[in-house]
Parts: sequence; C-alpha cells; structure tokens
Amino acid sequence: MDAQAVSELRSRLESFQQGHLLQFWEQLDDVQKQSLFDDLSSIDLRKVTDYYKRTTRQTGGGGGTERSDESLRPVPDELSGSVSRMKSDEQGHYNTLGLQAISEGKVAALLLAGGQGTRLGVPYPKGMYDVGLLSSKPLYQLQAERILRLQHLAKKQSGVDCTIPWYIMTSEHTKGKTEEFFVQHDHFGLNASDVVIFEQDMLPCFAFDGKIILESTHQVARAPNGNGGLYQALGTHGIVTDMRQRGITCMHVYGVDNILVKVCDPVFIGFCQTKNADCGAKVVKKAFPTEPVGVICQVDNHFEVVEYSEITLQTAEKRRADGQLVYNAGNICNHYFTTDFVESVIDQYEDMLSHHVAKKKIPSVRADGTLYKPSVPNGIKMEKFVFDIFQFSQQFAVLEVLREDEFSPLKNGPSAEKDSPQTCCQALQSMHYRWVLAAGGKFVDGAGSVRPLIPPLSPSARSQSSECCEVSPLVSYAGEGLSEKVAGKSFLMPILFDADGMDLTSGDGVQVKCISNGNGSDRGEPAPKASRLA
Ligand code: UD2
Repeated sequence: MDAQAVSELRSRLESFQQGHLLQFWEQLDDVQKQSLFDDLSSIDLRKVTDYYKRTTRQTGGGGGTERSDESLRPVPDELSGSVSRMKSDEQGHYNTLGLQAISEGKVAALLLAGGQGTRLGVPYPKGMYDVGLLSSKPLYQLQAERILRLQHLAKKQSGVDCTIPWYIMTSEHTKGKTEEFFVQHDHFGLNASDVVIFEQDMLPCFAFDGKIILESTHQVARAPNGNGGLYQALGTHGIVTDMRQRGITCMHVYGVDNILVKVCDPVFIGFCQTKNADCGAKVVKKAFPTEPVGVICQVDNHFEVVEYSEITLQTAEKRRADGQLVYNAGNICNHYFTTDFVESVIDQYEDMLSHHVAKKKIPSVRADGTLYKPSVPNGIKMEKFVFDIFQFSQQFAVLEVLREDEFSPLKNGPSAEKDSPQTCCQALQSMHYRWVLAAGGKFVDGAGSVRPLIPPLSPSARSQSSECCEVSPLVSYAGEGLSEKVAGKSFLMPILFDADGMDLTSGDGVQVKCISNGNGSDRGEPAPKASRLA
C-alpha cells in the first residue's frame, strides 16, 4: 500500500461521497492503516451506493414500504392444503412420497443460520443455544438428529441407505463458531462430508444521509445481506453444483430458530411434489393481527410475503365474514424449492431482488474517534429476503400446518414473554407429552394418579423440571414409533425418552431408554451432550 494507492482510494471514495471513511487516517498505526485500506478496497462502491439509492428510493427514505389493500389478495384455495383438514390417508400418501424422494437421495436440507441473533443477545450462533431441555441439546443438535431419524425412516420404507445432505448458510459472525461446534461434536452423528457450511456476503451499513458507517476508526460497519443473500451465496460457493453432483432435485429451506422445525418434512415434500410446485411455503394461522410474521399473499399474478414491517395495520386487521383474518397465512420461514427453480433464480433473477431496509442501532465511531452504541436507530442495514423469489415461481403451493406442532421460534432472551427459551422449551415438551399420550402412554404423579390429558402449561425449563417430558429426535421424528414403547405404560415426569445403542444401519435400531433429569448446564449455555442419570 503506497501513497499513490491511498490517494487513488481517497479520490474514489470522494467520487461516491464517502470521503469521510478516511477521516481518521492520520491517527492510525500501520497495521490499522493496512486493515482499513483492505477493508475499503474490498467494497464495490458503485454497487453498494446504488443499492442504497435504490432501496431508500423504494421505501421513501429509509422506512418500510407499506402495502395498500388494493394490490393484495389472499392465497387461492386451490394452491393451498391444510394439515388439520387433510384426511389421514392423504397425509400418509404425501409422507410416503416424501420418504421415497429422500430414500432416492433427492432431498437436501438448507439451514439459514447467518442472522446476527441481536434480539437473543448471545455472543455465539443461535444454533448453539440450549433452551433448557432435559437433554441440554442445542438447536443444531435437534435438527441433526431429526435428519438422522428421517434417513432411518426413509431406509425403513425403501430398504436402501440414503443421505440427506445438510447445507448450512452462515455469515462472518457465525461461520467459525458453527464449524468448530460441529467438529467438536462429531457432526452429531452425521457424516462430515454431508454437512456443508458456507458463508453469505456482508454489506456496509449506511447512515440515513447515505454515508457508510464506520464501526471503529479503521473498520467499516457491515451486516449480513439478509437471508435472501442465500442465492448469491449458493452461486458463489458452487453449492448448486454440489447439489447437482449429489442428485438433489429439491430442498427444504428453513430458519435456525424454530425449535419445532420438521427438517425435510416428508409430508411437505410429498405435498409440494403432488402439486408439481417449484416453490412452496409452510404457513400457520396468524395468532393476532400484529404478530411479527410475514403473510403470504397474492399480489397481481404472483405470490409474495408481505413482511410484518411492510403491511398497514388496517390491512393486517382485515377480517372475513367468519371472523378469520383475511391475511392469515403466517410465514414461518419454511420453504420448499426445486433445484431447477433455485438455479433459474441464481442465473436470471438474483440481480432483480431488491433490498429491504432495516433501521438499526449500529455501533459507530464519533468524530473524536470514541466508540458508542446508539440508543435509537442511527442507520440502515440492507437485506434481501429469502422469500422474495416467490414472485418468479411458475407453480406455487402453500401448506398450512399446526402452530403447536411446527412453530415456536427462539427470538428473544430468557426474560421475554414471547418467543423465548422458555416458550420454545414448553412448546417442544408439550408436543412430546401429546405424542406419548397419543401412543397410548399415561403420565402419573408421585401418588400414582393419572395426570391431566392437557399438557402442563408451566414454562417447563429445567428450573421447573417436574413438568418435563422430552422425546429424543432419534426415537421419533413426528410421534411415530412410540406406541410399542409406551402403550399401556405409566410414566412419572420429568422424563426423557432417549435413544440408546442406536444402530443407524439396520432394522429399527432404536432402543428407548427412559432417563430422569440430569443436572444440565444453565439455560442458554451451549451444552451439546445430554447429561444422563440412569
Ligand atoms: C423471519 C421471516 C418472517 C417470519 C419469521 C418467523 C424473513 C425475511 N422473515 O423474520 O416472515 O416468517 O421469520 O419466525 O425470512 N438469516 C440469515 N442471514 C441473514 C439474516 C437472517 O441466514 O442475513 C436467518 C436467521 O439466522 C434465521 C432466519 O434467517 O434463521 C430468519 O431471520 P430473522 O430471525 O432475522 O427473521 P425474522 O424473525 O425477522
């Protein structure tokens, strides 16, 4: 880096009205100078300032885009299915089709794990978070074990070994720790070569006046480019090529934070394939009009998710004659895409996806060089959204699923009322409690009296462990396979139905071991291995 190179960089920055980025140059030591020089040289100034202009023009100067009623329609019935209204043989049919596709090695899981998890506020990736289950399993482990169980179920149906490759999109904040965590835990029983971790891009953050923000005297503030950064990352890192080589024809794309996520749900795969869909989404009925989930709508002749920050209150509150919300299809970040569709997006449409604006409190440097954390938003992050490709779908499908079985996201820290570690823990354990009852088991209290059929409502984290019932994903994916283990038997809580001596290569392979509560780590610490007391 010579004086000439610095002078050229300065002129380039000034031509894009970003000259302030070198304001501390004279105060920096050589290492800091080099680091800032490299950082700034890596930015495509024309591209990012264009993004900024385009995005803020569309959103009227840094706020969200609110949609008017006129352009929106609910998703038509013929494209939708509903698990609660489906007959069991129809669901069974989709399940068989989905397992068939899995056994043929055509299905991949694609996890979106590049978010910064600011609301949860832990210094490690959200997937490593232990919400307080008896087993202490973090989110990554629950998902890995669901994949293992599904491979096993597909083999049971088809008689052939199969693999579900797991692609994990991370970002600068989450990649290193995620990789270490998987290595440290032997990829939770999956083959290391079937877990492909890749990184999404970052974009500079802008102040409301269009100036790129400095996070320190010698570093630009950057943030991941949104979960829609997926498509660029899939292209850049050759992920679709890898999928093609493995024979993958479709994928299940989902967010890291939903503790109930049915990774590669065969019913969803089979449903989308039956509809001949290139793109599909799972939804739940919105709990209340202002719930922070996007809603899937028809806009003109295509489909879109209108994000919770982009819908007017009036539209969100609109009701049908029967009292249901008109825009009720709550997006749960659970998508089905064919590989062909994703490839067409990367090749033809990626550039057309616009960024959305998120106003944020971005740690910055003051004019005197000191650092500060603002208490009100001071700038914007620009993000693409994963579902913005719905508009390019030729055949779209929507499957409505039950919230209590499929959606409980971890967004906030332990003290929050909603979407917290406790609510996640309770959602998972309530579902498992219902599975055991449905399989013919009973729960009794210490005096031998039968406990109520309604699952306990307490937060049920380890701190309230007497109310806990947990089933390992290695034992059951969606409640199947439990009856021979629990029918006619009574159980005392806390109880963990764990897999013991599981043989993944032959037969049913799972022996259930009921174990009582171990003294797991404190809630929130990444503690991957279940502590067991026989
Ligand atoms: C997401 C959905 C929203 C609703 C809600 C339900 C999007 C854009 N919005 O909102 O419609 O379904 O979830 O829980 O999908 N992520 C990345 N890279 C990024 C940003 C996020 O991989 O740059 C991942 C993140 O790790 C998470 C998922 O995308 O797994 C969703 O991100 P979020 O939690 O920021 O999204 P949220 O709750 O605003």
